[in-house]
Amino acid sequence: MRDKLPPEPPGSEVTPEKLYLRRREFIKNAGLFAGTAAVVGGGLYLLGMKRTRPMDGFVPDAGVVDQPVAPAQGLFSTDEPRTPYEDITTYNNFYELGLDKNDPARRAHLLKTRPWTVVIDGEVHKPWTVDVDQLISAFPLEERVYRMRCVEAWSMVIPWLGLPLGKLLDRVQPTSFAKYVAFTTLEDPEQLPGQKSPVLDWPYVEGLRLDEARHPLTLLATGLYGKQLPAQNGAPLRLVVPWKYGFKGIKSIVRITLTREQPPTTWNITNKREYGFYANVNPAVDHPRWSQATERRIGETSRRPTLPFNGYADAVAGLYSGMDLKRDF
Ligand SMILES: Nc1nc2c(c(=O)[nH]1)N[C@H]1C(S)=C(S)[C@@H](COP(=O)(O)O)O[C@H]1N2
Ligand SMILES: [Mo]
Repeated sequence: MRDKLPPEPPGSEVTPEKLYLRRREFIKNAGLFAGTAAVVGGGLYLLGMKRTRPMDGFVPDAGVVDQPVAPAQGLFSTDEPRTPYEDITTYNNFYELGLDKNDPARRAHLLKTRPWTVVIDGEVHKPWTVDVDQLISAFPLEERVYRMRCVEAWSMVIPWLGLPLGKLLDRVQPTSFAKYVAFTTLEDPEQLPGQKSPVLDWPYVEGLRLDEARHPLTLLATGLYGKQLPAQNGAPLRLVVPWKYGFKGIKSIVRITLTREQPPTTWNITNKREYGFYANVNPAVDHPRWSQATERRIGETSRRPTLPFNGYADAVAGLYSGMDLKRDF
């Protein structure tokens, strides 16, 4: 995403060992699918949920996520093969922890994700300053298996754990003036040493229109694969908007502010010709420096077509009716 970063060569980071592990994962999935098909016809989706019961092997840390998890339904979980945990947690974009894909995992220990305070303020009737574990335990957590499509043209399938952002917004009661939601990442160069260099305008900020923020697909993630979110993936709280490019998914959030005006967003500030505010996944609008028509699913060698709104068009295209998505990209 930086100017010196070209889209990556396909498969550049895939070591033989990883390929071996992925093959094992694939075989495991295939076996499970066959088994279930015999038991519940058409129950692949349910099986997908079962395979990683969110609480399996999970040792609650700081007392969070220690509650039953409602299984996601229908469009809220894809049954595509999940990207292995190892890849999701070692191939990251988190520029505050370094620019290479494996930097965030190596430096994750620098970020202290507990205790952590989140401020929800702005155009709301009930502003709320809350400890993140209190926030998390105030809502039932759900597992959502979403595709994630990075603007760099790679993608993953990630089983998130989290709460719909809409539920949090209901609780703080937006005023009638609220039109957008602005998000801010922690600013602390000691914990996030990338903030010592001016690669981006710190702190990282993002934003959504209020109706996008309230859409039932929009999630505040607190975990993945049934475990607490690793720091490199944006612990303790990170945004997930599956029909938008990955950079909208701001990590390690300390503040959520309801606003009247469209808030500034980091990649748009950095290069507004290349990164729009909406950033809806759109194979018909190329990045000025590369095509967005196809993507490389991490763990696969050949490219696959990129779907409009990352495959969530039925659920979200209506949010943009009447808009010119080539102009408002
Ligand atoms: N604060 C912050 N949030 C961020 C980023 C970042 O550099 N800093 N990178 C974004 C980008 S470009 C992507 S693709 C996703 C990557 O999420 P993952 O590492 O959990 O896969 O995080 C997004 N959120
Ligand atoms: Mo990204």
